Amino acid sequence: PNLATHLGDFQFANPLMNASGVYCYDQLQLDAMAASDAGTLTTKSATMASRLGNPEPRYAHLALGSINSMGLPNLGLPYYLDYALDFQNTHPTKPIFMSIAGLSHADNIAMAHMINDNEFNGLTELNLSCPNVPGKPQVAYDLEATATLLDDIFSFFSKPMGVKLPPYFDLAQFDEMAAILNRYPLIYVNSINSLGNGLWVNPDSDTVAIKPKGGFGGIGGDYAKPIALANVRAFAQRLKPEIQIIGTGGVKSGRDVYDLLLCGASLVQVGTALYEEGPEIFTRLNAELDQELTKKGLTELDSVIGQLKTLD
Ligand code: RRO
Repeated sequence: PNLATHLGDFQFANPLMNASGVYCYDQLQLDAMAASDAGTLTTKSATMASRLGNPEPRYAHLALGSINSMGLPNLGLPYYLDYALDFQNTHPTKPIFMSIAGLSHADNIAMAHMINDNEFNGLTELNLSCPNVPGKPQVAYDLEATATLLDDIFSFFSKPMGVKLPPYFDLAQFDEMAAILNRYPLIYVNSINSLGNGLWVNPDSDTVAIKPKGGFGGIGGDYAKPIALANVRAFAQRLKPEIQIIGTGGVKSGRDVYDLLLCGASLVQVGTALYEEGPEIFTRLNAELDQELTKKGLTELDSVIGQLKTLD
């Protein structure tokens, strides 16, 4: 089967990539992603200035996934922009994603200007869903703040952009958020970020698993998969056709990739399982996805994307 896919005019050899935050902090990790069998890669969510993030331990492996409260450690937008500009010259057929997560409205606007006024020709992902910076609520749980930010960004921003969303749990929330997103020239929506502010108890020590925020952190892995499937499906049913979907959450096998494609994703990102297995995971996931299509007698991803069946 042919595993090629696209987002707007951007073409990818296969639908797999890292979820922002995993294997993308610095040049060493980004180069390892670039050398892997993933279709492309994204940089770590950036702020304008570099940040150390929250105190350690800030990531823990759980029975069925992970908990993290990294707190947006990153090397600053200029670092990732430099990397992306170099990357687009050396890899002209592999469009790269650059993620930004401003600590304020003004920070997001300043970063969008910097990207817009640059030779960068990849995709920009506006992360509206970081759950882990103390005192900074997830933007996309505030509909008014989301609309105001997108109004201000699209008053000048002229490059391809998508948004990274947190999980929603009520159909009315999907209706409301999709109605807002449909007002803008977004090229994709990425669902979902980690399940914000979960908690884990270590039974040996009777303690929480991570240090920041008294133990609260974003949950990923198997815990996230059904929520991710629902969010991808719900947005696929509500967004205008020009807005495609990246599916993220609970992917550790080719069948998991296939399931997100069925729900409507055009690309699929890997977070927790990439953290645990490293970039070699993309060789296995591509092979397993290939087998899933072969089993079904399908020759291309377009025969899978959005083709989920219901029981009525
Ligand atoms: O850095 C983080 O703590 C982090 C971010 Br920005 C995010 O968007 N999602 C997440 O699980 N962790």
